[in-house]
Amino acid sequence: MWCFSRLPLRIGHASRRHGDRRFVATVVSGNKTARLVKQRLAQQVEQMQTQFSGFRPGLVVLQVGDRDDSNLYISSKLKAAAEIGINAKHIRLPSCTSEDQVLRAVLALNEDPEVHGLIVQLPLDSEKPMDQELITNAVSPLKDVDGLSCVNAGRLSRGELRDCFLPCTPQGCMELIAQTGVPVSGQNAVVIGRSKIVGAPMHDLLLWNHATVTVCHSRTADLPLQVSRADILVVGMGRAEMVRGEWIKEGAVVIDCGINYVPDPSRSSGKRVVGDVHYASANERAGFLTPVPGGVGPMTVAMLMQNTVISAKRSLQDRTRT
Ligand code: NAP
Ligand code: L37
Repeated sequence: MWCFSRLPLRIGHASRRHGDRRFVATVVSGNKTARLVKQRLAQQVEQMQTQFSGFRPGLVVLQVGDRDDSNLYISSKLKAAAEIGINAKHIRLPSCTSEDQVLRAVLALNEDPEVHGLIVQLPLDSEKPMDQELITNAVSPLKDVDGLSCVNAGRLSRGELRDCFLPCTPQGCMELIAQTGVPVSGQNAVVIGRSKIVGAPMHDLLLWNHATVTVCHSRTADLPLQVSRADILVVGMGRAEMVRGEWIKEGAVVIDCGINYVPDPSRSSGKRVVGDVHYASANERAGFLTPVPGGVGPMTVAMLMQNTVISAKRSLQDRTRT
Protein backbone atom coordinates (compact mmCIF):
# COMPACT_ATOMS: atom_id res chain seq x y z
CA MET A 1 0.00 0.00 0.00
CA TRP A 2 1.32 3.42 -0.89
CA CYS A 3 1.89 5.49 2.24
CA PHE A 4 2.52 9.24 2.26
CA SER A 5 5.02 9.13 5.12
CA ARG A 6 7.27 6.87 3.05
CA LEU A 7 7.64 9.32 0.21
CA PRO A 8 10.71 11.31 1.37
CA LEU A 9 12.47 8.06 2.29
CA ARG A 10 13.20 7.40 -1.36
CA ILE A 11 15.98 9.97 -1.22
CA GLY A 12 18.68 7.77 0.18
CA HIS A 13 20.00 4.63 1.71
CA ALA A 14 20.36 6.19 5.16
CA SER A 15 16.71 7.18 5.28
CA ARG A 16 15.02 4.36 7.08
CA ARG A 17 11.70 4.32 8.85
CA HIS A 18 11.95 3.32 12.45
CA GLY A 19 9.08 2.10 14.60
CA ASP A 20 7.56 -0.53 12.36
CA ARG A 21 11.02 -1.28 10.82
CA ARG A 22 9.86 -0.95 7.24
CA PHE A 23 12.60 0.12 4.88
CA VAL A 24 12.56 1.42 1.40
CA ALA A 25 15.43 0.72 -0.89
CA THR A 26 17.12 3.37 -2.98
CA VAL A 27 16.25 2.71 -6.61
CA VAL A 28 19.34 2.22 -8.77
CA SER A 29 18.26 3.45 -12.17
CA GLY A 30 19.76 1.76 -15.20
CA ASN A 31 17.94 4.18 -17.48
CA LYS A 32 19.69 7.14 -15.90
CA THR A 33 23.15 5.57 -15.77
CA ALA A 34 22.85 4.24 -19.33
CA ARG A 35 21.95 7.73 -20.54
CA LEU A 36 25.11 9.17 -18.96
CA VAL A 37 27.28 6.42 -20.45
CA LYS A 38 25.78 7.00 -23.91
CA GLN A 39 26.35 10.78 -23.66
CA ARG A 40 30.01 10.19 -22.80
CA LEU A 41 30.41 7.75 -25.68
CA ALA A 42 28.77 10.16 -28.15
CA GLN A 43 31.40 12.78 -27.24
CA GLN A 44 34.19 10.26 -27.76
CA VAL A 45 32.82 9.23 -31.15
CA GLU A 46 32.56 12.88 -32.19
CA GLN A 47 36.23 13.36 -31.29
CA MET A 48 37.22 10.29 -33.31
CA GLN A 49 35.27 11.61 -36.29
CA THR A 50 37.02 14.97 -36.15
CA GLN A 51 40.47 13.52 -35.59
CA PHE A 52 40.23 10.70 -38.13
CA SER A 53 38.22 12.34 -40.92
CA GLY A 54 34.76 10.86 -40.63
CA PHE A 55 35.79 7.61 -38.92
CA ARG A 56 32.91 5.83 -37.17
CA PRO A 57 32.96 2.75 -34.95
CA GLY A 58 31.20 -0.16 -36.66
CA LEU A 59 29.00 -2.77 -34.98
CA VAL A 60 27.27 -5.77 -36.54
CA VAL A 61 24.48 -7.66 -34.80
CA LEU A 62 24.07 -11.07 -36.40
CA GLN A 63 20.76 -12.78 -35.72
CA VAL A 64 19.57 -16.20 -36.73
CA GLY A 65 15.79 -16.47 -36.91
CA ASP A 66 13.15 -14.09 -35.66
CA ARG A 67 12.53 -14.30 -31.90
CA ASP A 68 10.31 -11.48 -30.61
CA ASP A 69 12.47 -10.83 -27.55
CA SER A 70 15.69 -10.74 -29.60
CA ASN A 71 14.03 -8.37 -32.09
CA LEU A 72 13.19 -6.01 -29.23
CA TYR A 73 16.70 -6.07 -27.74
CA ILE A 74 18.32 -5.65 -31.15
CA SER A 75 16.16 -2.63 -31.91
CA SER A 76 17.31 -1.06 -28.58
CA LYS A 77 20.92 -1.70 -29.60
CA LEU A 78 20.45 -0.14 -33.05
CA LYS A 79 18.73 2.88 -31.53
CA ALA A 80 21.51 3.39 -28.96
CA ALA A 81 24.15 3.05 -31.69
CA ALA A 82 22.42 5.69 -33.81
CA GLU A 83 22.29 8.08 -30.82
CA ILE A 84 26.03 7.68 -30.23
CA GLY A 85 27.18 7.79 -33.85
CA ILE A 86 28.12 4.12 -34.11
CA ASN A 87 27.56 2.62 -37.54
CA ALA A 88 25.42 -0.39 -36.64
CA LYS A 89 24.21 -3.05 -39.03
CA HIS A 90 21.66 -5.76 -38.32
CA ILE A 91 22.09 -8.96 -40.33
CA ARG A 92 19.22 -11.38 -39.96
CA LEU A 93 19.73 -14.85 -41.37
CA PRO A 94 16.62 -17.02 -41.79
CA SER A 95 16.05 -19.84 -39.31
CA CYS A 96 16.72 -22.35 -42.12
CA THR A 97 20.37 -21.18 -42.36
CA SER A 98 22.88 -23.97 -41.80
CA GLU A 99 25.63 -23.86 -39.18
CA ASP A 100 28.17 -23.70 -41.95
CA GLN A 101 26.53 -20.63 -43.47
CA VAL A 102 26.44 -18.86 -40.11
CA LEU A 103 30.11 -19.66 -39.57
CA ARG A 104 30.99 -18.32 -43.00
CA ALA A 105 29.10 -15.09 -42.27
CA VAL A 106 31.03 -14.69 -38.99
CA LEU A 107 34.39 -15.32 -40.65
CA ALA A 108 33.66 -12.77 -43.40
CA LEU A 109 32.73 -10.13 -40.79
CA ASN A 110 35.92 -10.93 -38.86
CA GLU A 111 37.84 -9.83 -41.97
CA ASP A 112 35.87 -6.63 -42.58
CA PRO A 113 37.98 -3.66 -41.37
CA GLU A 114 34.89 -1.46 -40.97
CA VAL A 115 33.48 -3.84 -38.33
CA HIS A 116 34.97 -3.24 -34.88
CA GLY A 117 32.34 -5.11 -32.91
CA LEU A 118 30.49 -8.28 -33.87
CA ILE A 119 27.87 -10.02 -31.78
CA VAL A 120 25.76 -13.06 -32.46
CA GLN A 121 22.48 -12.42 -30.68
CA LEU A 122 21.63 -15.39 -28.49
CA PRO A 123 19.74 -17.64 -28.29
CA LEU A 124 19.95 -18.80 -31.92
CA ASP A 125 16.51 -19.42 -33.38
CA SER A 126 17.39 -22.14 -35.84
CA GLU A 127 15.53 -25.02 -37.43
CA LYS A 128 18.79 -26.87 -38.00
CA PRO A 129 21.13 -28.27 -35.34
CA MET A 130 23.57 -25.56 -34.40
CA ASP A 131 26.56 -25.56 -32.09
CA GLN A 132 26.22 -22.23 -30.27
CA GLU A 133 29.71 -22.57 -28.77
CA LEU A 134 31.31 -23.11 -32.15
CA ILE A 135 29.64 -19.97 -33.46
CA THR A 136 30.44 -17.67 -30.50
CA ASN A 137 34.03 -18.93 -30.58
CA ALA A 138 34.33 -18.18 -34.28
CA VAL A 139 34.00 -14.44 -33.56
CA SER A 140 37.46 -12.88 -33.55
CA PRO A 141 38.46 -12.15 -29.92
CA LEU A 142 39.45 -8.66 -31.13
CA LYS A 143 35.85 -7.97 -32.23
CA ASP A 144 34.03 -10.03 -29.60
CA VAL A 145 32.29 -7.10 -27.89
CA ASP A 146 29.93 -9.54 -26.14
CA GLY A 147 32.96 -11.08 -24.40
CA LEU A 148 31.53 -14.56 -24.90
CA SER A 149 34.32 -16.27 -26.84
CA CYS A 150 36.45 -18.69 -24.84
CA VAL A 151 39.50 -16.43 -25.24
CA ASN A 152 37.80 -13.44 -23.61
CA ALA A 153 35.94 -15.56 -21.03
CA GLY A 154 39.21 -17.34 -20.16
CA ARG A 155 41.04 -14.07 -19.65
CA LEU A 156 38.27 -12.79 -17.41
CA SER A 157 38.23 -15.97 -15.36
CA ARG A 158 41.98 -15.52 -14.74
CA GLY A 159 41.52 -11.94 -13.64
CA GLU A 160 43.09 -10.43 -16.78
CA LEU A 161 40.39 -7.79 -16.86
CA ARG A 162 42.22 -5.20 -18.93
CA ASP A 163 43.03 -7.55 -21.77
CA CYS A 164 39.54 -8.71 -22.61
CA PHE A 165 36.07 -7.55 -23.54
CA LEU A 166 33.81 -7.87 -20.52
CA PRO A 167 30.35 -9.38 -21.13
CA CYS A 168 27.77 -6.60 -21.31
CA THR A 169 25.21 -7.63 -18.69
CA PRO A 170 27.67 -8.35 -15.83
CA GLN A 171 29.66 -5.24 -16.73
CA GLY A 172 26.43 -3.24 -16.53
CA CYS A 173 25.72 -4.77 -13.12
CA MET A 174 29.16 -3.70 -11.89
CA GLU A 175 28.43 -0.13 -13.05
CA LEU A 176 25.15 -0.16 -11.16
CA ILE A 177 26.86 -1.49 -8.02
CA ALA A 178 29.45 1.29 -8.37
CA GLN A 179 26.58 3.81 -8.53
CA THR A 180 25.49 2.80 -5.03
CA GLY A 181 28.85 3.81 -3.55
CA VAL A 182 29.02 0.46 -1.71
CA PRO A 183 32.53 -0.98 -2.12
CA VAL A 184 32.77 -4.47 -3.60
CA SER A 185 36.07 -5.40 -2.01
CA GLY A 186 35.68 -7.58 1.06
CA GLN A 187 31.90 -7.98 0.76
CA ASN A 188 29.97 -11.23 0.64
CA ALA A 189 28.53 -11.40 -2.86
CA VAL A 190 26.01 -14.00 -3.98
CA VAL A 191 25.21 -14.63 -7.64
CA ILE A 192 22.18 -16.70 -8.60
CA GLY A 193 22.77 -18.33 -11.98
CA ARG A 194 25.88 -19.71 -13.68
CA SER A 195 25.19 -19.12 -17.37
CA LYS A 196 27.97 -18.04 -19.72
CA ILE A 197 26.26 -14.73 -20.44
CA VAL A 198 25.25 -13.64 -16.91
CA GLY A 199 26.13 -15.76 -13.85
CA ALA A 200 29.62 -17.08 -14.62
CA PRO A 201 31.16 -13.77 -15.78
CA MET A 202 29.37 -11.99 -12.91
CA HIS A 203 31.14 -14.33 -10.50
CA ASP A 204 34.48 -13.55 -12.16
CA LEU A 205 33.99 -9.79 -12.10
CA LEU A 206 32.97 -9.74 -8.44
CA LEU A 207 35.81 -12.09 -7.51
CA TRP A 208 38.50 -10.02 -9.24
CA ASN A 209 37.05 -6.91 -7.66
CA HIS A 210 37.82 -8.71 -4.39
CA ALA A 211 34.41 -9.80 -3.14
CA THR A 212 33.97 -13.22 -1.55
CA VAL A 213 31.62 -14.86 -4.03
CA THR A 214 29.08 -17.67 -3.78
CA VAL A 215 27.36 -18.89 -6.95
CA CYS A 216 23.93 -20.53 -6.64
CA HIS A 217 22.17 -22.61 -9.29
CA SER A 218 19.24 -24.98 -9.69
CA ARG A 219 20.85 -27.62 -7.42
CA THR A 220 21.67 -25.21 -4.59
CA ALA A 221 20.29 -26.82 -1.44
CA ASP A 222 19.02 -23.82 0.49
CA LEU A 223 18.68 -20.75 -1.71
CA PRO A 224 17.06 -18.49 0.94
CA LEU A 225 19.95 -19.23 3.32
CA GLN A 226 22.59 -18.33 0.72
CA VAL A 227 20.69 -15.16 -0.24
CA SER A 228 20.47 -14.09 3.41
CA ARG A 229 24.29 -13.97 3.57
CA ALA A 230 24.65 -11.54 0.67
CA ASP A 231 25.81 -7.96 1.09
CA ILE A 232 25.62 -7.80 -2.70
CA LEU A 233 23.12 -10.03 -4.51
CA VAL A 234 23.02 -10.40 -8.30
CA VAL A 235 20.18 -12.49 -9.69
CA GLY A 236 20.08 -13.95 -13.22
CA MET A 237 17.93 -17.06 -13.08
CA GLY A 238 14.98 -16.48 -15.39
CA ARG A 239 12.36 -17.26 -12.71
CA ALA A 240 9.71 -14.55 -12.36
CA GLU A 241 9.77 -12.88 -8.91
CA MET A 242 11.25 -15.95 -7.22
CA VAL A 243 13.62 -14.18 -4.83
CA ARG A 244 11.52 -12.93 -1.92
CA GLY A 245 12.28 -9.87 0.17
CA GLU A 246 12.21 -11.95 3.37
CA TRP A 247 15.34 -13.82 2.18
CA ILE A 248 17.34 -10.62 1.71
CA LYS A 249 19.76 -9.18 4.27
CA GLU A 250 18.69 -5.74 5.45
CA GLY A 251 20.47 -3.01 3.52
CA ALA A 252 21.90 -5.32 0.82
CA VAL A 253 22.59 -4.21 -2.75
CA VAL A 254 20.22 -6.18 -4.99
CA ILE A 255 20.78 -6.27 -8.75
CA ASP A 256 18.01 -7.99 -10.72
CA CYS A 257 18.98 -9.14 -14.25
CA GLY A 258 15.77 -11.09 -14.81
CA ILE A 259 13.52 -10.30 -17.76
CA ASN A 260 10.34 -12.38 -17.54
CA TYR A 261 7.05 -11.81 -19.27
CA VAL A 262 3.99 -12.58 -17.17
CA PRO A 263 0.34 -12.40 -18.23
CA ASP A 264 -1.38 -9.12 -17.36
CA PRO A 265 -4.90 -8.73 -18.73
CA SER A 266 -4.98 -5.08 -17.62
CA ARG A 267 -2.37 -4.22 -20.30
CA SER A 268 -3.18 -3.83 -23.96
CA SER A 269 -0.28 -6.19 -24.75
CA GLY A 270 -1.76 -8.74 -22.31
CA LYS A 271 1.59 -9.08 -20.53
CA ARG A 272 4.15 -7.20 -18.47
CA VAL A 273 7.82 -7.60 -17.70
CA VAL A 274 9.04 -8.51 -14.20
CA GLY A 275 12.42 -9.44 -12.75
CA ASP A 276 13.63 -12.52 -10.90
CA VAL A 277 13.24 -10.60 -7.63
CA HIS A 278 9.88 -9.89 -6.02
CA TYR A 279 10.18 -6.11 -6.14
CA ALA A 280 7.64 -5.03 -3.51
CA SER A 281 8.97 -7.29 -0.74
CA ALA A 282 12.64 -6.72 -1.70
CA ASN A 283 12.01 -2.98 -1.55
CA GLU A 284 11.35 -3.32 2.18
CA ARG A 285 14.64 -5.11 2.91
CA ALA A 286 17.28 -4.06 0.40
CA GLY A 287 19.36 -0.91 0.75
CA PHE A 288 19.60 -0.56 -3.02
CA LEU A 289 17.47 -2.23 -5.66
CA THR A 290 17.38 -2.18 -9.46
CA PRO A 291 13.96 -1.95 -11.12
CA VAL A 292 12.71 -4.11 -13.98
CA PRO A 293 12.28 -2.65 -16.54
CA GLY A 294 14.75 0.26 -16.43
CA GLY A 295 17.52 -1.49 -14.50
CA VAL A 296 20.06 -3.93 -15.92
CA GLY A 297 18.50 -4.08 -19.44
CA PRO A 298 19.45 -0.56 -20.57
CA MET A 299 22.91 -1.04 -19.03
CA THR A 300 23.46 -4.17 -21.15
CA VAL A 301 22.86 -2.06 -24.22
CA ALA A 302 25.08 0.81 -22.98
CA MET A 303 27.96 -1.58 -22.21
CA LEU A 304 27.75 -3.07 -25.69
CA MET A 305 28.17 0.43 -27.08
CA GLN A 306 31.10 1.04 -24.73
CA ASN A 307 32.85 -2.16 -25.80
CA THR A 308 32.35 -1.21 -29.46
CA VAL A 309 33.89 2.22 -28.92
CA ILE A 310 36.84 0.63 -27.06
CA SER A 311 37.36 -1.80 -29.94
CA ALA A 312 37.24 1.02 -32.51
CA LYS A 313 39.78 3.02 -30.48
CA ARG A 314 42.11 0.02 -30.43
CA SER A 315 41.87 -0.30 -34.20
CA LEU A 316 42.75 3.39 -34.55
CA GLN A 317 45.75 2.93 -32.27
CA ASP A 318 46.90 0.02 -34.44
CA ARG A 319 46.41 2.16 -37.53
CA THR A 320 48.56 5.01 -36.20
CA ARG A 321 51.24 2.57 -35.02
CA THR A 322 51.71 0.96 -38.44
P1 NAP B 1 19.88 -19.35 -18.21
O1 NAP B 1 20.95 -19.63 -19.20
O2 NAP B 1 18.58 -20.07 -18.31
O3 NAP B 1 20.50 -19.61 -16.77
C1 NAP B 1 19.71 -19.55 -15.62
C2 NAP B 1 20.57 -19.90 -14.42
O4 NAP B 1 19.73 -19.83 -13.26
C3 NAP B 1 21.15 -21.32 -14.47
O5 NAP B 1 22.47 -21.32 -14.00
C4 NAP B 1 20.22 -22.10 -13.56
O6 NAP B 1 20.86 -23.17 -12.89
C5 NAP B 1 19.81 -21.03 -12.56
N1 NAP B 1 18.51 -21.37 -11.97
C6 NAP B 1 17.37 -21.64 -12.63
N2 NAP B 1 16.39 -21.94 -11.76
C7 NAP B 1 16.93 -21.85 -10.53
C8 NAP B 1 16.44 -22.06 -9.22
N3 NAP B 1 15.17 -22.42 -9.01
N4 NAP B 1 17.27 -21.87 -8.20
C9 NAP B 1 18.55 -21.49 -8.39
N5 NAP B 1 19.09 -21.28 -9.62
C10 NAP B 1 18.29 -21.47 -10.66
O7 NAP B 1 19.52 -17.79 -18.21
P2 NAP B 1 20.43 -16.50 -18.50
O8 NAP B 1 20.65 -16.33 -19.95
O9 NAP B 1 21.59 -16.49 -17.58
O10 NAP B 1 19.41 -15.36 -18.05
C11 NAP B 1 18.95 -15.25 -16.73
C12 NAP B 1 17.93 -14.14 -16.65
O11 NAP B 1 18.55 -12.92 -17.01
C13 NAP B 1 16.75 -14.30 -17.61
O12 NAP B 1 15.60 -13.74 -17.01
C14 NAP B 1 17.15 -13.47 -18.80
O13 NAP B 1 16.05 -12.99 -19.56
C15 NAP B 1 17.87 -12.34 -18.11
N6 NAP B 1 18.85 -11.63 -18.94
C16 NAP B 1 18.78 -10.30 -18.88
C17 NAP B 1 19.68 -9.54 -19.55
C18 NAP B 1 19.59 -8.08 -19.40
O14 NAP B 1 20.22 -7.36 -20.11
N7 NAP B 1 18.82 -7.60 -18.42
C19 NAP B 1 20.66 -10.13 -20.35
C20 NAP B 1 20.73 -11.53 -20.39
C21 NAP B 1 19.81 -12.28 -19.67
P3 NAP B 1 21.49 -24.43 -13.67
O15 NAP B 1 22.80 -23.96 -14.21
O16 NAP B 1 21.65 -25.44 -12.60
O17 NAP B 1 20.51 -24.80 -14.71
N1 L37 C 1 24.96 -8.56 -25.80
N2 L37 C 1 22.96 -9.34 -25.04
C1 L37 C 1 24.03 -9.55 -25.79
N3 L37 C 1 24.23 -10.65 -26.51
C2 L37 C 1 23.29 -11.60 -26.48
O1 L37 C 1 23.50 -12.71 -27.18
N4 L37 C 1 21.19 -12.42 -25.65
C3 L37 C 1 22.16 -11.46 -25.71
C4 L37 C 1 22.03 -10.28 -25.00
N5 L37 C 1 20.92 -10.05 -24.24
C5 L37 C 1 20.24 -8.92 -24.36
O2 L37 C 1 20.40 -8.18 -25.29
N6 L37 C 1 19.42 -8.67 -23.35
C6 L37 C 1 18.69 -7.54 -23.17
C7 L37 C 1 17.67 -7.63 -22.28
C8 L37 C 1 16.87 -6.53 -22.00
C9 L37 C 1 17.12 -5.33 -22.64
C10 L37 C 1 18.15 -5.22 -23.53
C11 L37 C 1 18.94 -6.32 -23.79
C12 L37 C 1 16.29 -4.12 -22.38
O3 L37 C 1 16.55 -3.08 -22.90
N7 L37 C 1 15.25 -4.27 -21.55
C13 L37 C 1 14.39 -3.18 -21.22
C14 L37 C 1 12.98 -3.41 -21.65
C15 L37 C 1 12.43 -4.78 -21.39
C16 L37 C 1 11.00 -4.97 -21.94
O4 L37 C 1 10.19 -4.06 -21.77
O5 L37 C 1 10.74 -6.03 -22.49
C17 L37 C 1 14.50 -2.94 -19.70
O6 L37 C 1 14.21 -1.82 -19.28
O7 L37 C 1 14.89 -3.87 -18.98
